[in-house]
Amino acid sequence: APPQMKRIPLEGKKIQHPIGKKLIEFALKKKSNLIASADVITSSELLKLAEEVGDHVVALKLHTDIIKDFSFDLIDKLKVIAKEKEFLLFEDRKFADIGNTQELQFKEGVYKIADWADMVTAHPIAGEESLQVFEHVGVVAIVEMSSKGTLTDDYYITKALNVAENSSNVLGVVAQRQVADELLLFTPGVNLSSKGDTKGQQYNTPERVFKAYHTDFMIVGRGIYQSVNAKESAIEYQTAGWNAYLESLN
Ligand code: 5IU
Repeated sequence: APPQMKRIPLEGKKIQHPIGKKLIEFALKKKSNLIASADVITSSELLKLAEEVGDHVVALKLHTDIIKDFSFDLIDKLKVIAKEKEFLLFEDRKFADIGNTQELQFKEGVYKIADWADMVTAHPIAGEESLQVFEHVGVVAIVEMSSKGTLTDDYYITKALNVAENSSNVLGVVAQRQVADELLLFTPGVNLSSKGDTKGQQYNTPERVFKAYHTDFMIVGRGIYQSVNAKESAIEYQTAGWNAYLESLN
């Protein structure tokens, strides 16, 4: 493989989006490029996890539609913890429809994501204009997935990156490869002790995603929330991620 260009440190990234700037500010202050994915199904588990990992993450990634007892009381409590511990609320909704429909999914329904989320994920599959509906949040566009057999091939990725780069409310992308420096790169599928699951997930180590992909933020789910001590695991991933990031600067 050709030698990788030297990566740009977080403080050198030319990110225009205010939410992107906030993420970088938190990362440098907390020495963390960790996002915890809180794929738990009750409010009490979610609040407990937020308290335990909050000091060690820059964002908490949520799937609010898997929470059995979802309420805005949960959101209010999460917002208090997020403010105190300095992390963002990242709804992994993976919007993938025409602009009009995703606008309704974003603003209306049970979850009213637009009222509280700092960031959301969206597929750029419906084209640039479909992403314009996500106002006042940072959009993370999914250009490549981590799972075995994903349909996000090189041709799709090139086109998806093009949409992402041309959309002013997109602050970054999800991918399993290095992307242009103008975008923040988010990489899920990270685990220190597992290679994958039985449902197609494929894992890399923090070392690999920071050094080979030059990712900016790694996303860790089961590696943290399924561990015996979520706080200790968060610290372990935070340290492994930050050290790999620092080493990747050289
Ligand atoms: N996620 C992926 N891969 C992807 C995308 C999202 O794993 O390509 I896009 C989500 C799914 C889950 C989290 O919420 O990231 C990873 O969780 P685990 O670390 O438990 O596998």
